[in-house]
Amino acid sequence: QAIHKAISDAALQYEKPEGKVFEYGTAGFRMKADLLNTVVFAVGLLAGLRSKKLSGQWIGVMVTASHNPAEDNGVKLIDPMGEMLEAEWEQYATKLANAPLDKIADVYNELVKEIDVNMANPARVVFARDTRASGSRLVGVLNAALTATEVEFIDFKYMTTPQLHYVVRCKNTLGTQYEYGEPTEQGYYEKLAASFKKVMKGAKVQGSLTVDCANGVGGPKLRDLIKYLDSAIDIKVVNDDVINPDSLNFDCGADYVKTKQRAPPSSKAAPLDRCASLDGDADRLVYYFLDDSNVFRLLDGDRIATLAASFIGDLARNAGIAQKLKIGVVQTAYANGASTDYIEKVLKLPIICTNTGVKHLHHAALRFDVGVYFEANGHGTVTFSENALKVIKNTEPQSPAQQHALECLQALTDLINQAVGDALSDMLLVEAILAHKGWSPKEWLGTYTDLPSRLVRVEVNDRSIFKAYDAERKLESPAGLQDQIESLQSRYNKGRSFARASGTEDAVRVYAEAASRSEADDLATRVANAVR
Ligand code: 16G
Ligand code: ZN
Repeated sequence: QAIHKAISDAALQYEKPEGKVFEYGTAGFRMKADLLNTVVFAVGLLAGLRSKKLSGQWIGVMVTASHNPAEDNGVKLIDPMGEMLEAEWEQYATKLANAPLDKIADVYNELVKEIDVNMANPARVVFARDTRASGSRLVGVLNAALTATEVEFIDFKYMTTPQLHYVVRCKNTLGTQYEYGEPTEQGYYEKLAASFKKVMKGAKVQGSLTVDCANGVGGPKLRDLIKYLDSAIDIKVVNDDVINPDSLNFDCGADYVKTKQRAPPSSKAAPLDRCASLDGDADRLVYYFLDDSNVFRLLDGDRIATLAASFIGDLARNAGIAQKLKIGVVQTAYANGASTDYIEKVLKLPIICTNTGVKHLHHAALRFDVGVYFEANGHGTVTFSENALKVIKNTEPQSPAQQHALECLQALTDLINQAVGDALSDMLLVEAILAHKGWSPKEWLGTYTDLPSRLVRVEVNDRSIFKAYDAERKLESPAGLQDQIESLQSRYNKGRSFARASGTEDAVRVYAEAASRSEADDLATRVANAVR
């Protein structure tokens, strides 16, 4: 039929990299940007099918490689509620991406049958990209695939990843009782700014916040957001060079700060100055500061989770609705043991531990009325169930204090991007909480003491033999390795260690923590040796 020919014709423009096998992984497809043309073409085809399958709901396509180096790029699909692509569909993406170009139209037709797509349905797609130089070429490819398959689409140009997730959710809830906001960038800023001002009622941000934008798309977008905040907060934007393409994620950004455990070398922060870093597509956030002795102190995703959970817990109590809301926290094996302890013993909240990867955490968070989830690397958000939204909205306050707490909670449900972890939204959340508590980063850090930890990357011949279970905290294969790890960790005070195959790199990652720096290092080294 006509579409079959249009796909074949359009595909002819591209060349498939030889001998490369593509896989839709934890964060979609991601690799060197010059290998991506045919992959993006395939994703464009699938986005149209996904939309048709869902009766014409809007599907998002984001072109980004997040915190990866500037020469990389990537592409991922966003489902109607702004969530990650349904896991079942990842295999279809993989199948299309690996189809030889002269067969891709056939594979497309096979998929239509296999997935049972009604081709008479409309198809609608929105897309955007980060600031990488390769983005415009890849968006051109996407355009070709959507045009060939007669998909209606809107190009949102440059956006942060969470902004596009927001737009997708808005588009699909427009005119329903779940309306999420205006499906525009301006709508996004207005929603964040308005809710931030509401949350800030009765509080004032102390001092300024310096935000390192990884020289990525978060820089210009944060500058835009600031215009809507009417100086409710003093933000200094640094590392916002999106002109020099090589500067992206280079010696700056959330991933740099988290993995190197140090501030960007360009930082001019004085002791006790509040600093934050975004990653290249602004879906990760970490805080840090230099203490009185000039020592670097990191406040990572675990810290944001504990801060948010404690604040929301207090608000729920003050609002008199604590009994009606099941508040919980979702972490991964990488969460520092001290944070887990603090959540269980001090905050007295339930915890779910899941596999690494946002989709797993997000899914688990939905099991609570208020689900606080963060990966240690700074990706996370808070989800509110329908019941939570109802209770917050419909509770009649019995006192001014109760009313204040309810209003604050209500505003939080708007401030927090519930589709996905959003560094800009999370940043305003943290600022608001610190302001309410009257805390500097020092008090925040003082809530508990992190156990020293070490992360080691181990190159192995075949990482696929490393099979994990129990939320990746244990290994079932290779045989005997788990026993070895357990016997090693038992020798250290508060020792805990695990090894898991990376989902994004050809390596095994080893994590270890213990009561002292030297013990954590030692444990990590020994487990890494056992893995090799
Ligand atoms: C991906 C995940 C991130 C996870 C990381 C782990 C998303 C959007 N991103 O970047 O959440 O922390 O993979 O990488 O899910 P690893 O498997 O190489 O350790
Ligand atoms: Zn990212």
